[in-house]
Amino acid sequence: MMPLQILQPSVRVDLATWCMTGSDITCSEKRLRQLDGVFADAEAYRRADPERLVYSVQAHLPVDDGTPGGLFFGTTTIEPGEVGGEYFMTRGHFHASLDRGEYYWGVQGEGMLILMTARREVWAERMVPGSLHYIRGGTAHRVANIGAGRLIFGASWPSDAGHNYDEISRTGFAARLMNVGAIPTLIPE
Ligand code: PAN
Ligand code: ZN
Repeated sequence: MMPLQILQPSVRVDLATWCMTGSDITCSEKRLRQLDGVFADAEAYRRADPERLVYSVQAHLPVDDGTPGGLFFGTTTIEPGEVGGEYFMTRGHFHASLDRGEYYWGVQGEGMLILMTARREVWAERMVPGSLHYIRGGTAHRVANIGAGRLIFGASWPSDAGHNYDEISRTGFAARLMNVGAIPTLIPE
């Protein structure tokens, strides 16, 4: 009988950094100049270096975006920093297919996962190495780095979830996570 094929892994994750190497991997970066309107203090944003890196995302996309039934896998690294007392954070989004959920988990550093329902109810969950966060469908999600070092977290979401950034760029989250005397504080808008 012919032996069946045994393949080497096509993707590897460095378990220290969760950096991925292999096939079907995309990388993107967000610098301050690409985050106009995200931070509340427009004056502090204008004064900051537009080339400063805020976060980078690696994603393993084994199927086309929009494919029903598939999964995507990503890692996000948020640099430490603030704009006008507001922590460096991701833009945040609802999924375009609103009911699609997602897992996030903390890998390195200290963060805060900020969640908001379509009715604009907001809360936050502390993200630490090993914390697991199930983001229910219909919930907008964004992560802020509240620590002095890099924050790294993993994510997995359905390949037909899509990303709706317009809603958040038009109406924002209903609360902002601010550094108030070194204490991360969720302040209603
Ligand atoms: C994540 C995010 C990633 C970057 O992979 O896309 O952390 O955040 P923004 O997309 O809000 O800029 C995810 O939630 N995927 O669905
Ligand atoms: Zn998402």
